[in-house]
Amino acid sequence: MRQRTTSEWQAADAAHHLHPFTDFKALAAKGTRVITSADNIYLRDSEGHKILDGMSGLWCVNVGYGQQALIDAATAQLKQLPFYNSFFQTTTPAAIELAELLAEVTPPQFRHVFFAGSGSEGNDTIVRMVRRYWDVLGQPQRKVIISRNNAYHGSTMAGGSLGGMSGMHAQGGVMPDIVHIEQPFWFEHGRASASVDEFGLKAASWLEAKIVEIGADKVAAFIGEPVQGAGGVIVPPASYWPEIQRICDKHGVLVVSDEVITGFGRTGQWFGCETFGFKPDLMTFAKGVTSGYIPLGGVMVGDRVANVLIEQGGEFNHGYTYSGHPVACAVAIANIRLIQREKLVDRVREELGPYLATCFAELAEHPLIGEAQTCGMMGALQLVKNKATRAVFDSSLEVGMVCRGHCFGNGLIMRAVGDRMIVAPPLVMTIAQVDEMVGLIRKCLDLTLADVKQRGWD
Ligand code: PXG
Repeated sequence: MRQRTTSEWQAADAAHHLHPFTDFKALAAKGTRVITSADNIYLRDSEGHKILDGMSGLWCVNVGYGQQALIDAATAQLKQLPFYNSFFQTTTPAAIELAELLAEVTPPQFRHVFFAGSGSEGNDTIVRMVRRYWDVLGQPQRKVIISRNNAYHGSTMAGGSLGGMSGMHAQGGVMPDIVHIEQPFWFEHGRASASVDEFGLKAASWLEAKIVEIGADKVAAFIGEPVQGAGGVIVPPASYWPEIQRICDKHGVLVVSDEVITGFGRTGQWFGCETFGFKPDLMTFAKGVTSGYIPLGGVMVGDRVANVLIEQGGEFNHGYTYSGHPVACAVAIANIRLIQREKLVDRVREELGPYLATCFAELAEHPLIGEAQTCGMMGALQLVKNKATRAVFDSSLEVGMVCRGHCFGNGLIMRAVGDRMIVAPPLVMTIAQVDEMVGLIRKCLDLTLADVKQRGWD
């Protein structure tokens, strides 16, 4: 069969396909980019361009593309048993083995898992599970879940409500009993503080103020991403999470760590809560559990919650057709075994993460950069108009999008969140590949600076 040309793909896409988080009309006029294949950390598009994938697909292809062990696991499971459910007192060996393996790689309080199909579904499960927990304990009034502005927890009604994205709240509303506090974003909210750690304590105190305002007897849980991903790779001060833990413990509030991006090695530990020193009661995961090769998500349920639901809860009226899908579970097992075999978590912590941090510290010298942050294999560069004063650009200029355009044009996928440029590349990179990525970033910053000067935006 003849391969379609790019414009033929684009016309068919425009005619029939509505993309997520997209202005449909604008994209149809412009034409989508068609990705046709990938290997290791490089994508190919329908024009034959080779592109370094600095975002691991969508924060998920942690082991890189083309891993034969994952392909073989999926193929074998598809042949043996492509589907069976875990609803009516049945299960499959793949689901059992993955549950066992997750208990092994997650922190010790986690011995049980509830499977879902994605991160959003996992967070729906969180809402139902924490409310059920308090019901069973005879405290049904404990319903409120506290989250943060500019958090991302998915796009279902519960995920979008937990998230703190105002554009999403404006389209569809927010579910009752979900409230938001300000995020621990030093560059935006903390520059007047004496120190970053002092700001971390202040940002955590906003949680205590909110709990007191609502009444602790009405607060079910606090949810947060250890490092905000979609919000712009916002790495909180080291003082933040331990203080959040102390406040939640004091008021009996459950702690939920949304590890959809930070799980499975991204921060240099298996899970972000280990990097930031806190002990969640529940953990959402997705993405890196299968390195994105196939959809899978879920919730790790800590002993505090599991013991109550198991011993006293009776039937939990919740689940998805694809909870524990055997093919997804088989791929997850192969993926986790690969991470273990290749010691990827240790590599991120000891070699790749520190190297990326050094490279980003050098990029921070660039005249356009007001702040550089990394955590393991995720990094952010804040573009500013004035390096000395850290004054930002007028957001309507969309300087981040100008920079992103240069990245695309020069064979690098790097995301812009406003004027914050972010990367989260695969964990299998070599040092030479990190150099290649950083070289491309520097080139694109130079091109963006030239544009800024030429257009008189500086
Ligand atoms: N929690 C977190 C922390 C996430 O980052 C979800 C939940 C939802 O997962 P699903 O599998 O339902 O998408 C996510 C997803 C972006 C971007 O633009 C980030 C995500 C998804 C799509 C785009 O950075 N994160």
